[in-house]
Amino acid sequence: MALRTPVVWSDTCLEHKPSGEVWVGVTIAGSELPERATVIRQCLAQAGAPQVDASPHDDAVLRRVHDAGMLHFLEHGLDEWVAAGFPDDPGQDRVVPYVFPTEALLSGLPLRLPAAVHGRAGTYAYDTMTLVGPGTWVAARGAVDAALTAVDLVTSGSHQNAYALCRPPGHHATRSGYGGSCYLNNAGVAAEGLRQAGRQRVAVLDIDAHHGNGTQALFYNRDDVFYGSVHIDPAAGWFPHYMGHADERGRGPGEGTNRNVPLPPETPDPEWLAGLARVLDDVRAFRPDAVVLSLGVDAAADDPESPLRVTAEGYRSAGALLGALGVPVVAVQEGGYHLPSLGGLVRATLEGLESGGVGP
Ligand code: SP5
Ligand code: ZN
Repeated sequence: MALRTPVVWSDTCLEHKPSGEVWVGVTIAGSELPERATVIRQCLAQAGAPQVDASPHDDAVLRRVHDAGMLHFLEHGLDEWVAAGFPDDPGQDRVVPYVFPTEALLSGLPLRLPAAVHGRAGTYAYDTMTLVGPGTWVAARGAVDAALTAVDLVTSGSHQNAYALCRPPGHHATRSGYGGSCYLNNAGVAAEGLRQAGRQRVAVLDIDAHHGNGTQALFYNRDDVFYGSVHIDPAAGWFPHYMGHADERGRGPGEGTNRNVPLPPETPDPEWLAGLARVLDDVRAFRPDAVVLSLGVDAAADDPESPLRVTAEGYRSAGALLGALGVPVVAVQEGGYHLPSLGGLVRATLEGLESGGVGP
C-alpha cells in the first residue's frame, strides 16, 4: 500500500556540501552528504508518498528558538571569513573555529564577542566538525521552512502526520550554538511552531542514535514541551559526550519534562524498543497535543556513526508505537549515514507510524 504521509522537501537542502570535517585535528571526509537526502526522497517517492515543496516562512518562530547573534553569524560569517583571506592563507575556505570560550578559559569573566571572525567562530560553533560553507545557510534555512511546512500540514487539519526531509539535521544545535553537523534546530522549530499554532503541550521524541543535546537544552526549563530520547550512552564514550545521561530530568518549571534512556553499544531491537517504550510511558503521562519525531536512522546496525544494532523492523515497530499514541506527529529527519539503507529505514518508520495510528 502506498505511503500516505506527505514528504516535505526543499531543493536548497542539496546546497550544503561539507567538503570535509575537522575531527581530532584532522580533516576527514564528511558523512552528512547531500546524497542522504536524495536517496531518502527517491525511496519515499517509490513508496508512493505525496511530495510537498517547502513553502517560505518568516523568521518569527526561528527567532524564538535561536539567538539573533548566532543566526547572523551563520548567514554572514562566511563572507567575513573570505574577506579576511582565509581561503588563500592558510587555505581554509570554510568557517572553522580554533579557540572556544569554555568556562575553563573564561574563569568567571563575562563572554565578549571577539572582533576577529576566526575568534568569534568559537562563540557559536562548539566543535570543529561542523563547518560553514557557501550553501550552508540556505540549506539550513530551507530545512527550517520544511519543518514549518510539515507543521502547517498537520495544524491545518489536512493530515494526521507529516514528514520533513530536513538537511542539514538539527537536534545538536542549541539556542546559541551549532555543532554535531547541525546548524538550526529543525525539531525545536517544529515544536515551537506547534506551540505558536495553539498546541498547548508538545512532546519531542528523539530516536536518532545520538542524544539530541540541542533540543534538550532548548526546552530544559519549560513545562510546555517534553523532550525524550533513546540513544547511545555518552558514558560509553559517544558524542555528544557531555550530556544525554539518565539523571538529566529538566529544571525549574521543566523538572520532570525531560527523559533520557542511554543504551550500551551493540543494543539490538528488543532492548532499543524497550527503552523507547519507557520514554513513551513518560510521553503518555505528559498528555501531549502533538508530537515531533526527531527521526535519525543512524541507530541502524549498518550505520558507520553509531554502534547500536537496530533493524528496519525495529524502526517500523518504533513508528507503530508512536502512531498508537493517537496524536498528530511531525517527523523531522535527523542523522543516518549509510546511504544504501537510509531510504528503507525512513520508509519503514513512516509505514509503522501509519499502521499504528489513524491515518494522515
Ligand atoms: C545529526 C547527527 O547524527 N550528528 C552526529 C554527529 C556525531 N558525529 C560525531 C562523531 C564524528 C566522528 N566521525 C568520524 C568517524 C571516523 N571513523
Ligand atoms: Zn545521530
